Amino acid sequence: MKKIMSSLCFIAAFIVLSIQTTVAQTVDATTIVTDTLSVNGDCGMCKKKIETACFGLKGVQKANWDDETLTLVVTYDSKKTSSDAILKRIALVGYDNEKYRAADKAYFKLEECCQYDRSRVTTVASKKE
Ligand SMILES: [Cu+2]
Repeated sequence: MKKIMSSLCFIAAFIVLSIQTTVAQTVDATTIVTDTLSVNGDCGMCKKKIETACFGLKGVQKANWDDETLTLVVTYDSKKTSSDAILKRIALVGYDNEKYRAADKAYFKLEECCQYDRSRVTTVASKKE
């Protein structure tokens, strides 16, 4: 009898624990966001600079910029950062994107090979410039 009771206890504890784990995972998952953003650029060096800019922000887990589609797929913790903050930072290092246009100064500071065609990505609203 004692043996049955203790194994029942064990099972109950196991169930409670696994429910808690499931709940914790669900809460975590909702703060992790993956966005696809338009970011202008040209070559492999641009790719490195754009992705490095992303990783400079807390909470960014994955960043991959494609030089053919000019899109950045970025995964981040929305509790720690936002797509807005990411795009702002990318503009600061010289890359126009869907939300922010880089300052001319930052653009002309790029290596010559990196001075991409600025007409390829249209910036919707450039409030900050
Ligand atoms: Cu480049």
